[in-house]
Amino acid sequence: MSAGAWMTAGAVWEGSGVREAQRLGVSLLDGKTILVTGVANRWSIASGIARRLHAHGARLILTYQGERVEDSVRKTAAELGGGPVFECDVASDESLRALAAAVGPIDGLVHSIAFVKKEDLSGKVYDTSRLGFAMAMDISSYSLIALVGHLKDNLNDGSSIMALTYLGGTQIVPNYNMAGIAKAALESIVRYLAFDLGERGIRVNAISAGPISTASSRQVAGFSAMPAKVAAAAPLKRTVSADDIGNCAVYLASDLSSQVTADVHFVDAGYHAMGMYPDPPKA
Ligand code: 0WD
Repeated sequence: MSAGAWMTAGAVWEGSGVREAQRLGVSLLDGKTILVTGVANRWSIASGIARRLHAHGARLILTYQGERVEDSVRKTAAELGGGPVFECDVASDESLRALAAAVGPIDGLVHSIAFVKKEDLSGKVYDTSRLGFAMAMDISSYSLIALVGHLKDNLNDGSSIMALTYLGGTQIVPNYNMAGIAKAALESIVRYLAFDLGERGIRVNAISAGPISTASSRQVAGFSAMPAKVAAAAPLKRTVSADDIGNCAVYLASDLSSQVTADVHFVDAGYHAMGMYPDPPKA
């Protein structure tokens, strides 16, 4: 298939809706209920994931953190099948307990949550405060343990859990700093939870996304230059969108990935595999 044809096929997948999946004769998530955290606005990676899951027939449950984003999340839910919406602050066990009591059985869980103090996303890692470290680890890493711990009885056997991570968890990405340290912990947590839950056929994986402009990513000093750097150096010569991440989430949530667990799957146009970057084109 030519690059042009590929782009055309990709364009068919833009937008959302069960009708679209039916038109294409592909509906990988019929009958599955999936809880998606981390929708803050329409640009959130979680929104791209929710759009693609919905297009494949999943019934969605969305959570939001705080009144600031409630309207936006309710609007997203209404556009994507009108599933229930619950408030959930992963820093609060009480909030997590209330969520578990409210949601009922689920077949999938998407962890798309991170928080790092802005001052810990630039400068020197050795200046990270004890409080900044603890907050970042609590919200960005421990939250996966907390969510799974509270929702383990809601998760049906054979469910799929996925968390969003970034290359900066294993490689040095200047200014990603404390976020990278938290992602390293998150990826380790993914593996240990995969072992805990494997006997129930529950898979736990991470999606390592290329840089996408969102409210969170723009807190990283120098972020605005990152997508272009990836597009220049990556094998596929492009950067990725939230809907690209969503397509990977469809695969991980579906039975197609039934034997895939404890993995970190890159959706970054291949950038992570580069050991040296090509020279920029001559002017
Ligand atoms: O380039 C990127 N954008 C990448 C993001 C590349 C690779 C990975 N990721 C990861 C992030 O680290 C995060 O884990 O993807 C995940 C989603 O991030 P995002 O979509 O880039 O950012 P955003 O739209 O800001 O969503 C993160 C959300 C929060 O958004 P706001 O903007 O309100 O801080 O995390 C949620 C919240 O919705 N969140 C919480 N949810 C529940 N309880 C909490 C909390 N205490 N704190 C933050």
